[in-house]
Amino acid sequence: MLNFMENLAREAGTMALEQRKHLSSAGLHFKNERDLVTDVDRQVENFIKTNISRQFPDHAILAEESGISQERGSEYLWVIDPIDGTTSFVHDMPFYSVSIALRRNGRPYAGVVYAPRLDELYRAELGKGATLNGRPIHVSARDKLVNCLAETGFACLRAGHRENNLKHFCRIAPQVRDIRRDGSAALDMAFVAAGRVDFFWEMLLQPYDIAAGEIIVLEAGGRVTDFQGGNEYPDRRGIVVSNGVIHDRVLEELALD
Ligand code: 2AM
Ligand code: CA
Repeated sequence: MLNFMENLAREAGTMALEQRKHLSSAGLHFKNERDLVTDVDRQVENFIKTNISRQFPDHAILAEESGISQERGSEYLWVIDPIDGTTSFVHDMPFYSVSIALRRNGRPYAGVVYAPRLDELYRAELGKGATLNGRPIHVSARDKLVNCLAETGFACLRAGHRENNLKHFCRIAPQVRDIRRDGSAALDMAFVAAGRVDFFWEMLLQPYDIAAGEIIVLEAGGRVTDFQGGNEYPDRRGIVVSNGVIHDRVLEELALD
């Protein structure tokens, strides 16, 4: 199963990279003023869905650009983001990824995140640990904010929501070593899993942004909650992803007004 997922993500990523060369303004569309989608997103999504349906015809699929298909009470649900970080993709910044997750009976089961410009393939399966390009990865052990590198994002601004992340950003930025904003939630989570980044938080993401990252972080020894420490993530109460040891400290900061 994991090999099937890895091959699919690699092929999809290579396809995105190849198609990027031919991307013209005619291939750019807007979900709203800031929220871009390209013909490549749709093409890659169709490629992934077709391959999954061929291999597993009775599994359900949830994908960013086309929504849910064939629910039918299947035990398995695939959750796909063909290009997570579409803005980076359009601007030819390297931080975008193909994200493919498999959930079983409503719980995370397996996931792969592939960043074609970085040629980094993150993968994990329940109970079997997480790897980056075949090598085991683990979250960091940093336990003080002042030593932490954090990731965040502003999907809420793009989606035009009133509630934004700037308040949290202003509170946390002066307390940590630094903050990165790389633009792909799936990769941000993979970076936590690899111990490069110590925590990540964001508001108003969707399940397809985080499904593969979730199992990869959990299998790398990390923790995933909403802003209140519960499990109503990622859309209702935000998402916090960390190495575990810094988690409660981050929740404290996010709880303050
Ligand atoms: P995308 O590139 O696939 O849209 C960046 O802050 C992160 O937020 C990315 O993972 C991005 O995914 C996601 N994102 C941006 N706008 C979003 C929206 N309107 N709904 C959900 N996720 C969004
Ligand atoms: Ca996404």
